Amino acid sequence: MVRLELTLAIIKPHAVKNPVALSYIRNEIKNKFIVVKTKRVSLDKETASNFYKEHMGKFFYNRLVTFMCSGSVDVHVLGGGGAVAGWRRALGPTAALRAQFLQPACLRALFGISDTRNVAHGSDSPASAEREIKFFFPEFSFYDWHHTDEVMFRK
Ligand code: DAT
Ligand code: MG
Repeated sequence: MVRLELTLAIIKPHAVKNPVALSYIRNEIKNKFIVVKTKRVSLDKETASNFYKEHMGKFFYNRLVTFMCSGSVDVHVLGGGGAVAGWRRALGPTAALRAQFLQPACLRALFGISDTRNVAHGSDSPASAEREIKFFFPEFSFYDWHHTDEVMFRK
């Protein structure tokens, strides 16, 4: 049985600024997931650094943080069976060129510009998803969603 999961998606600044990319991505999301929460935010350096702190010290860290603060991002909590892997599958491989070679119809192949400007973030495990959802939506109750709210979506 596929586990009902929540995951965090962040549509990165270059994709939010590109109307063709954004509407394609939104359609993909609507077709495949329940959109549980959505907000558009402008990240400051401290927030972006904190969100990506697992990558601190890597050669691309400063570039990534600067890029994530270069425009608004759309943050979504997505729900569905196997949502964590499902959203990462829709994104495809991290590096845009690799994505174009391996999975030409994935979002990163279609709209990725570089290894950093690769369209969107996706949580890499249910545990990361829980941490990342709390990061952006501290008031969000996993218990309520799984035990009450989600029942309404199923009807
Ligand atoms: P993912 O976003 O696929 O989970 P990740 O967690 O390894 O990939 O890296 C986080 C982000 O950092 C990624 O979306 C884009 C950037 N990044 C990763 N590897 C990179 C690289 N080799 N060069 C430039 N940016 C990179
Ligand atoms: Mg990652």
